[in-house]
Amino acid sequence: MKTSALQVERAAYQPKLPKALQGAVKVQEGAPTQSVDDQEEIQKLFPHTYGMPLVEFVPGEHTESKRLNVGVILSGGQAPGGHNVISGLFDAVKKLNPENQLYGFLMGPGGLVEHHYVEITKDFLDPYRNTGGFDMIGSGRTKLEKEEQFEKGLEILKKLDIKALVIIGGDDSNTNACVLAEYYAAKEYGIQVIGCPKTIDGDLKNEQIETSFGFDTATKTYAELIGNIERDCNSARKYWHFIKVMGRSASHIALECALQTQPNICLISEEIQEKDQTLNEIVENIASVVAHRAHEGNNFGVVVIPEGLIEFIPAIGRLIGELNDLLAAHGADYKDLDKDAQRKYILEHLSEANRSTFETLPEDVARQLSLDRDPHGNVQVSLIETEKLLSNMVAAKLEQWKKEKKYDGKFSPLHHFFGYEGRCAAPSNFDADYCYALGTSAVQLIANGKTGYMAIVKNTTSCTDEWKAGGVPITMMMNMERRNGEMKPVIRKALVDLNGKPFKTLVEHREEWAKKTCYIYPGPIQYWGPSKVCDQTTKTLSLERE
Ligand code: FBP
Repeated sequence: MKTSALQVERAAYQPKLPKALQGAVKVQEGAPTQSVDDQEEIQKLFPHTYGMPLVEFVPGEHTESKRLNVGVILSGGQAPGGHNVISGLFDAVKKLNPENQLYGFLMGPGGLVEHHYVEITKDFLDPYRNTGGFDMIGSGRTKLEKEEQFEKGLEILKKLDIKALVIIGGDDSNTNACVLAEYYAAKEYGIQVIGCPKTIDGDLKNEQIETSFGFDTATKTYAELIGNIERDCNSARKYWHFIKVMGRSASHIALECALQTQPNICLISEEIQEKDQTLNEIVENIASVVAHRAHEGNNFGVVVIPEGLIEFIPAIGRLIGELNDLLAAHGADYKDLDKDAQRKYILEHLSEANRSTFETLPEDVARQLSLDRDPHGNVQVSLIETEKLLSNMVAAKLEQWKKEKKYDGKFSPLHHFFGYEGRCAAPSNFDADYCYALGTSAVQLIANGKTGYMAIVKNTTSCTDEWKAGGVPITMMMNMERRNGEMKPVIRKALVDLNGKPFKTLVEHREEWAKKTCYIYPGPIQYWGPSKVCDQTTKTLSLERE
């Protein structure tokens, strides 16, 4: 593999571990736990993995460890730091017993079912230490949910004498990890399943999980790019930049980028939903800022738009809900029809209110909403050009205001989507350390006989020595939600808290940012240099933990 100069230097970085994981470890158990909601249903569905205690690792005495092989799967979208979780797993597994083996299943959960795997050895792993991407073993979105998949997986686990499986994924993948843990526990197959909280979206967090890995690096990458655009924008003073940033549902990425770069406008989907705003109201708000700035002679600006916006506009959200049910019940009837016939079929089957929303949307957006779903049933919002939809509507509104003599400016929009470019960036020091600690923690959970747990590392705004590592039962994070037309147990997604400090900080400043030009240029991620620059966490995390 050819490597860049940065990669060569970065390979030598030794991630820092919390004190409690640096030597021999002992487990401290807390009180039994409950799911966040729907306790009765969740308990019924997970009788073997429900109610287990929280776990914290503290320094302990060295004990002999049985030989054990471990399997690992990278699941879902890439997030910087995945390779370091695997490095943490590898080093910890070998530390327990050099004879232990680590196997990587290839291209996501599908690799387990199809028996595609590789043994992760030191020579294989070393070039990937502290690098971004998931290319070491690949990732995929195959949903592990059927018994025959679990049984197929068991065959290869038995063949390789694997006693524990680590699934590195987001909320959907960890939900599946929990279902698998429950299944293997119920069947007494002797296979433990442990999850690790990954996703750049930052929406897999709660009282126990302070942040999902990858959020730190991805937002720093986007913030660098947004800052660069802001500087260009403030230099030329002739464009309005509409920047969509990733984050399928929650607006954590948009919010964090706004806190780092202070754009003129940042939409927050959760607020739009709460205020029951229509698409037209959102457009009017943006157009008003454009008109105000034009009046001051500033025909330029930057708008940050969360990728998941469309689903949070209440009327569109209701439409998607009905389309999901229609797709689940009758998808087969119209999936293979031509475009016009599909549209006709859908229009005929929608309720009146949702039909009129469907009709007002541009055809390509309506089609995205009505058909394409990922294997977990999610709308593929990263493929919807919300930034263009909004800027076209803003342009139309400004034209109208021009005719009414309410606006007299120039509006030249440019569009950007920052998503994939942040998912495989070289992990920041925070993500490099955090992920390595998560991998190490996962092995300690395994060594201590746990299953149905997610590895956690807390107290992450303190220095790494002070971080606290342990595990949280996955059932503790679950509730029942409607998916594909059915109620299912799932990990509750963390949306932006409108009463939380990060959002309140945006609200406090956004009027000033809209009217004046208050851009901040964060610059690229730094791996060496003053700790204030290299080791700072996200604004979100530090405000949440203030
Ligand atoms: P995960 O939840 O699996 O981490 O993926 C998040 C994400 O990056 C979203 O932000 C984005 O909408 C989606 O993946 C894109 O998916 P794909 O890689 O399949 O295009």
